[in-house]
Amino acid sequence: MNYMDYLRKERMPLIWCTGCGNGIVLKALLRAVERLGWNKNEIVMVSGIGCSSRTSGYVDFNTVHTTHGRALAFATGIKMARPELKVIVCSGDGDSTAIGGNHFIHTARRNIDLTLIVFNNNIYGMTGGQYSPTTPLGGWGSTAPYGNAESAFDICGLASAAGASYAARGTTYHVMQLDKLIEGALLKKGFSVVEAITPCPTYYGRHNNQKTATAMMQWQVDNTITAARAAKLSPEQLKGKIITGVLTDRELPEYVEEYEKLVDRLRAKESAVLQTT
Ligand SMILES: Cc1ncc(C[n+]2csc(CCOP(=O)(O)OP(=O)(O)O)c2C)c(N)n1
Ligand code: SF4
Repeated sequence: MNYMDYLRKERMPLIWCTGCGNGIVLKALLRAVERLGWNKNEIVMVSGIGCSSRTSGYVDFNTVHTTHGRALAFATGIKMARPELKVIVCSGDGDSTAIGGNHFIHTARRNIDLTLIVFNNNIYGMTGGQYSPTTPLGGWGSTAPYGNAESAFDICGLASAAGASYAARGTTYHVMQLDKLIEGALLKKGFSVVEAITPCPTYYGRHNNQKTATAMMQWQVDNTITAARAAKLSPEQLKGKIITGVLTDRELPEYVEEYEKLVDRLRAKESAVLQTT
């Protein structure tokens, strides 16, 4: 299967602005799925609401375009009902860490076998550039016209601290790395999160000293460092740098399996009671 076979070509062209990184993330995902040779009918993509959440409309998997912030809750229900399906969630930084922040934390805590791709463009794109939980301190947003007074979430740190099996960060410039990180997440048992740093030239870049889509890509080159290189540097040398690569990869109990064990134990107990009565 060629990755193009996973696309709903009749939905082209994409609605995304020129220079938007969302298409790059989409293609990285498709390449990862193609490499794994997955059958599109075994895959469910769930998304919330936002520019990035439109991804579910373009892929020829089983798709559910849900409500803002609730994609992980829908995905959890789907995985519990049909554990054999491969469930992928596409979400924006606002969708997954603002309105959906509580779902994010508890999905990680349960460590349910889902893959979440967070399209982190540091802003609410679809609704006109309001600041999000990943807008940097001092950054511009339409609701922070004098500079954002809040510190940003570290999405991978949050996933890891809350209990996810896998957390990785990539960018739309380092695209070959990005599709490998997504492939690693898809293969991982448990909750796997890939934060994809992606440009929104329309609402973020041009107001935040990255005037063009090209300048936004250059910013990714200048401000990121791989985890392998970062390991050799001091905290002072790493100041202001965004670390990319696999940041957490560990074995932890997975929710669907734990739940099934519980059900089996209760069934065994119930049949033992029935046999003695
Ligand atoms: C319950 C609810 N609240 C608010 C909205 C309005 N809304 C739609 S998309 C969006 C923000 C999207 O930002 P993000 O999740 O970062 O995705 P992006 O558009 O940047 O990809 C908001 C606030 C909504 N649709 N539903
Ligand atoms: S508004 Fe931003 S995130 Fe939305 S499609 Fe345009 S560039 Fe992409």
